[in-house]
Amino acid sequence: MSLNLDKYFIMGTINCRRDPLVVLEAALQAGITMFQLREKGENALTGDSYVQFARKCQSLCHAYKVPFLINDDVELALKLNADGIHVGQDDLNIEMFRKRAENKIIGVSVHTMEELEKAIANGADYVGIGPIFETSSKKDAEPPAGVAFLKKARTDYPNVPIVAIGGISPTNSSIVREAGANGVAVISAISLSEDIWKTVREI
Ligand code: TZP
Ligand code: MG
Repeated sequence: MSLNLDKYFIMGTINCRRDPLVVLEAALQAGITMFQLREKGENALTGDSYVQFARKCQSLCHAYKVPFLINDDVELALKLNADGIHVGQDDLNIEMFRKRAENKIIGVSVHTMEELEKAIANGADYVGIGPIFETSSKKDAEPPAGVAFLKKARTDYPNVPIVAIGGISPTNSSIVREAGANGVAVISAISLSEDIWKTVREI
């Protein structure tokens, strides 16, 4: 699966006001380049209904030839043969996952240069940097960091694929792209958009 971080949509059922599968298909039609299922928080699906929902998201992504990644849940990613996984600093044992899934995409959230170096050394395919701006979609998010670290990461690692996250919308996406991000990862800008086609085009 090729890695195109340009328009990276992340979603779980609780992020949507409308049917999440309708939201996902609209985003796919509009041209998102990656999708991550992040089924978290109060009222998130669990057990069989989670697995069934994940399968539905996966087949939609396949129909549009967009990589389907799963947040944190390594076992589910392997069980479904997902295209990859995204993990945070608390979740990861990248080397272990890499051994079990040689060809899968591995993304890692990083907040410091040390975390970035370690992620890449351990075999991450891309890193996520954020929250850049204020976000309401992640309860335990760190305070917004702005683009300073993103810029430094880009300067020190010209070739590392970086996706920026946190409060990104059509009005500020150019700021993070100019700061060096290969792409933007968004939840609410798309999941709550009244006009998903327009939003995806504009980010
Ligand atoms: N990690 C850092 S910020 C964030 C995650 C998962 C949430 C991003 O959501 P939104 O709605 O695009 O700000
Ligand atoms: Mg995590």
